[in-house]
Order: sequence, then C-alpha cells, then structure tokens
Amino acid sequence: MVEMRSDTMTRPTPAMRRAMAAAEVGDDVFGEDPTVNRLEAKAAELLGKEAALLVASGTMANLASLLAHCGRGDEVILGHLSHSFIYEQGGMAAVGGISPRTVANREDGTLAPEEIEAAVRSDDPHFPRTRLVMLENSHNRCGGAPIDAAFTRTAAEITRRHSLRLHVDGARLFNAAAALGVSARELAAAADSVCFCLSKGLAAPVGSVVCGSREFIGQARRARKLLGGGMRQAGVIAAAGLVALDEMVDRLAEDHAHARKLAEGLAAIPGISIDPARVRTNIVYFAVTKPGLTAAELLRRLEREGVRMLATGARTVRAVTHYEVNAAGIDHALAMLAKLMN
Ligand code: TLP
Repeated sequence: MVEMRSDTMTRPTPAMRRAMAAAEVGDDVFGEDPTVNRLEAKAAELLGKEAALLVASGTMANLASLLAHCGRGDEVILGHLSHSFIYEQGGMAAVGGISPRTVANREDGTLAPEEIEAAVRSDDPHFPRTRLVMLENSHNRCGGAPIDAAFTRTAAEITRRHSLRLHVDGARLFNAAAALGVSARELAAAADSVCFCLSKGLAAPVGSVVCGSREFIGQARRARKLLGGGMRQAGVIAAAGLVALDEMVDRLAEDHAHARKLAEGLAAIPGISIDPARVRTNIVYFAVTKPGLTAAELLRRLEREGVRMLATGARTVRAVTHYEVNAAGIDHALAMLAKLMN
C-alpha cells in the first residue's frame, strides 16, 4: 500500500525500535527520566531556546503553549486556515477560555502584517486582551508552504511593539527548514515559543516537543500536567525521538522531491487540477475537476489500486510524502490515477 493520507502514518524505524527497547528510563513527572531529559536538552539546543518539553502530540503542544502564554479571556491572533483554529476542537476556548481572532491566511501561509497589527486590541474594558500571535510553519492547509525567517521576524516586530508573544506551530518545521535551505533554529529564532512533531515526517511513533524560555517551559510543564499529559517512563518514547532527530532530519529533502514529482505527474493528468509550483515541501493538494467525480469516490477506487490519499473537501485531495513512500510508489500512484481518470 502506498500510504499518503498523512506523514503521521510513518512507522518507527528499526533503529527506533532498538533504541526504545534499550532506553534508560525513570519517572518523567519527577524529572527523572534520563532519556526524556536528553531529548529535551537536544531539542532546546537544536531550536536555539533555553528549554524544551516533550508532550504527547502536536495538539497538546499547541494547547500547552497557549495555556502557558495566555489566561482566561485573552485573545490569540491566528490564521483562518491554521491547524490550531480548524482541527484542534477549539481546545484553546474549550479548555483555556482563550478566544481565537482569525486573520486571513495568504496563499503562502503568511498573514498580512497590517492585518495582524489591525487585529491587536486597544486597551479598552470592552475588549478581550490580545496576548499572542500564532503562526504555522510549514503551513498544512496552505499547501505545506514553508514560512521564511524574514516573515517570522516581521511578525515578531509587531508582537514586541505591542508587548505580545509569538508562538510558532512548527509541526513540520524541519520540512520548512529543508525546503528553505536554512536551519530550524533560524526559523524559530524570532519566536518566543515553537513546537515541532517527532511523529510526522521524522517518523517517531509518538511525541511533539515545545521549546522556549525556561520560564515559559515551566508554565507549559504545569499545563501539560493539567491536561493529563504527565507521562511516567516516557523515555521509551523519547528514545525514538532522539533517533528521529539524529537520523531522519537530513533525508526530508527526499520526501520533497517525491512530492514535486507527484505534483508534476498530476498536472499532466486530465481531470486533475494542480499548480506544481506551490508544492514546496511534502504536502500535495489537488482538485478533481472531472464532471461527476467526487474526491471520495476517486479515492475509493484508488485504494483498490493500492494507493491511499485523503479527501479534504468534496473535490479536493491531499497526499503527503514521507520515508515509507519511494519513487516507485509515486510512479504507481500516478499510473493508477491516470488509469482511473481515463
Ligand atoms: N495534522 C494532521 C491532521 O490533524 C490533519 C495531518 O495529518 O496533517 N499542527 C499542524 C500543522 C498539523 O498538521 C497537525 C496534525 C497538528 C498540529 C496536530 O498534531 P497531532 O496530530 O500530533 O495532534
């Protein structure tokens, strides 16, 4: 099966399994798991922040970060297509009493600086207090677009001017870094906090890491416990995360080349619409334009041919490449789609 519904589907590598089996562990709620401590120190160092915190998922990483930055009644400015706004159950409001204030994402995943600025509330008892601006890098719903460091600095200038904080949902920050040819550290530099996922393109089975100042991570650690995310011998998870950081970062460009190859092939198939130039990382979105054919029906037929993708709308499909998808898999997917669209 060529599994392209998500890079979250990646299974742990043999090296991860070995590291997990051999991991030295302790009680992480007591701060005594040496492997978790090693992963957190390594992540903080990689991202250029003072401290880091291992959490269960990207959703928990964002929520713990929001709870650490904001209090009840505070407001967060974020893109209308951001994962945190659309796909996290409104957790910031449901759990934290934090209201989202959306600004339109541009096609490249960024927000117009003047719109961020205009969304910042003035000091007036009628208004919630703006506390945070949140970016997403790479931007999932904006075609996996990588956001460059210059834009993050622009956003940071605005947050500094208004005494706000800046958080980056970097679930796929290492993909963005590979696509832009810069370090993840450079992309994170202007942000107060950043999180990234170990269990997407980096192929670990579980886990995300939040990075920021020592004080912020202290708050995020409290929030993680509140959310029921204090894990005990989490070293078995962290061990796979360490392998992910050591062995899986440098190969991400391969996934991007496969995504580009897929996009270029799709562009040549009648009944499919895609702009391959927008495919910069490992995420490929395309539209089904053949009259009468829905994305769901196309994908049902495609699955019978050994290829899985995700319907993201009545007529839109997402495919995500990762280390378990090779060039032959891309060729097979293209051949089957060409056959089905014929
Ligand atoms: N995204 C998943 C699905 O939820 C859509 C995927 O398959 O892409 N931030 C971003 C930008 C994400 O794409 C995701 C997951 C998360 C946060 C949440 O991560 P998890 O699934 O670990 O909670």
